[in-house]
Amino acid sequence: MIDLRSDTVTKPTEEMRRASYEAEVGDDVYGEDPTVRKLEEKAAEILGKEAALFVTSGTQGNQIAVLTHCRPGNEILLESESHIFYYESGAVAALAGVQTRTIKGINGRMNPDEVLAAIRGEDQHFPETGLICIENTHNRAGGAVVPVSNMQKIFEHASSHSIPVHVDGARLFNAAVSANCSVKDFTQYCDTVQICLSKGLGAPVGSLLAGSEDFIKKARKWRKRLGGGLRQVGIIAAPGLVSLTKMTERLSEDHENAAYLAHALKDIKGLSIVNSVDTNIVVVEVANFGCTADQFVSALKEEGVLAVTFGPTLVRFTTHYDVTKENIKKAIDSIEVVARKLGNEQGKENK
Ligand code: TLP
Repeated sequence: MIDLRSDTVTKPTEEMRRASYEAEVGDDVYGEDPTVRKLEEKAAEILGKEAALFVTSGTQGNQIAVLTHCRPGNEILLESESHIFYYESGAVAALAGVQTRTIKGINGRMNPDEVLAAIRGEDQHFPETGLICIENTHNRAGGAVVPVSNMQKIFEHASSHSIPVHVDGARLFNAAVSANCSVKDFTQYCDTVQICLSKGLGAPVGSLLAGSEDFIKKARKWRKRLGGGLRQVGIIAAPGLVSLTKMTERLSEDHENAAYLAHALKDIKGLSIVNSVDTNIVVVEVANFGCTADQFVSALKEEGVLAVTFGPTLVRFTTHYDVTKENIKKAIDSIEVVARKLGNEQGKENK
């Protein structure tokens, strides 16, 4: 099977497994795990923030950010297909008690003027705007990079109203590699950021939430409340150090593989690519075959390729560390076979 469902499916490398085995550990709730401390310090340094907190998942990192920044009854502004809004099981409502106000973006980027216009004024009828969230890269926009200039404008508007900005940077390193800049170029324009170690960076588990010392102190308490205070956590933090120090630059290979895949899929009759393929995600429209995304994904599985549905007739392919260029070539052959079969079936029906 060639697994292109997500960059979350990678298995830890030999070096990560060794790092886990050899990790120096202690009880992190007592602040005594040297490995997780090292990881948090490294992450804070790379992200240009005062401090960072190791959390179990991207979802947990985002939720702790919302919980720490906001109070119940606040309103948060975020892109209409952002992960926090679309894929986190309504957690911001269930846990933080905030309401969401979504802004439709283009390629994942919200228009800064629309963000500004959505910030609530002083009025007893209105909720207070508690937080603005930006996602970079933007998953449902097909891994699109939100430019530094866009983040800067939103941050300036937010700051002028004393509203914090949080970045869901599950794939922020993909954005930096694609834009040929440093992650700090992006994170200078936010108060807090969440990055995932277990997406393109290949770690088996974990994310980091970074921000000011004061913010992270409060976030640590929220993590504890949510049952996320872990003990000999160095075992899982050690692979994360490998991710942060050795796995970021190689993301360009994943991007090249995605570009190669997209280039080949363009020539397959009936398929069209709907995203700009800035990074490691390719999204295709399959409606021309008269089938659903589910049917397309099932047919692909029969041919040895795994992908995910991304809408009623949209299918997402994601490249990652565990797929080679050779795998991508094979996947293209399989996709061609499926497209031909479905195309023929539709041809028969139309006769
Ligand atoms: N995304 C997953 C699924 O949840 C959709 C994927 O396969 O792409 N922010 C962004 C932008 C994400 O893409 C994800 C995961 C998360 C947050 C959540 O991370 P985890 O899965 O660690 O909670």
